[in-house]
Amino acid sequence: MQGSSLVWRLKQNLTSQVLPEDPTNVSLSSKVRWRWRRYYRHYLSTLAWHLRAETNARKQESNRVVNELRENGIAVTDVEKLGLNGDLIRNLMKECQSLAESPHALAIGEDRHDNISGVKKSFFFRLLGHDTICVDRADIFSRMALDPILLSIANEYLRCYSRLTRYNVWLNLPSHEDPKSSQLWHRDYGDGVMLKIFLMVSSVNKENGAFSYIPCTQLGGRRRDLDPPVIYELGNRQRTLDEQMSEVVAESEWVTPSGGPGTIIFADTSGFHKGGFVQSGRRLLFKAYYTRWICMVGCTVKINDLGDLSHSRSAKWAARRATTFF
Ligand SMILES: O=C(O)CCC(=O)C(=O)O
Repeated sequence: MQGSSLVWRLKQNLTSQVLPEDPTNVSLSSKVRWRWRRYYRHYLSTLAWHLRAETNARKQESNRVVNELRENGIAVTDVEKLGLNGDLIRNLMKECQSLAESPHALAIGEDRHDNISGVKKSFFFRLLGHDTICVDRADIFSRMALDPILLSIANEYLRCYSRLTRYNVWLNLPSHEDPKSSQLWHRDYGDGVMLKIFLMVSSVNKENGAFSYIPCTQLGGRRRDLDPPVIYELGNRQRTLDEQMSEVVAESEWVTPSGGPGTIIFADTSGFHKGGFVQSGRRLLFKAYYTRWICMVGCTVKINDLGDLSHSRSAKWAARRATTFF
């Protein structure tokens, strides 16, 4: 590893950016406990990952994904190339489709008025709801997010046993407005490295809300310092319009993967990205978000019983309860 890269990584560890989610309305002792837990778990998960006894059984495609992520901040593959469990994928897709038809899921998934940004995304539904997802026994969605192949990629990329910070089923519909919020270019904050996966349940293309990314702008990437012009949305959130982005990176370099059901996009969303702007049709996908334990984004997943996944050290780490002291 080059010296400058090592210094950069240490700096990221020590100065991960403060987020709106940093709990400000709690007592000092809770804050201290929260911070201590983040640091303790981060260094323990990193040490345990490096000392792991498991043989490295990742397949060639997983290796390619991790290498591309490190280089570009984005990698595209599909469920077959990765060798994901076919039954799990079929059941997941069926469940996602039926959620997208369910009035209850649409009602709980409708975007709320966001106190921080003030921007309501009328085009966007989180079909598993907005609250912390509490699961008594690992179900189809948590099993997907804790899939050993996906977790091995997350762990390898984050270089630790990662935390499953969020997952959900996303439905995007046409909004008949100009792009706003996450439909405009932005970075995600909370740590210097993070990983989202978007597993397509519907086909995806430019018309129905494809995700776009500016390669190498992830915080470890060659273009990490890219600093395009911005506009300010409600809540002072910075976003970049397409015209502004094209002033600093030619449109021919933007990546907008399209593909059929089963396409998977892995992205380090500390890099510039946007998506979900549907002009016609709809986009349906399963999304999971993995972070290091030091990440400042709050975890909204609680899985009480991992069932047979409790044999997997990666799954146990990923689903550790955020509420326990250690
Ligand atoms: O909807 C999309 O494709 C964009 C998602 C996004 O901005 C995010 O997950 O941070």
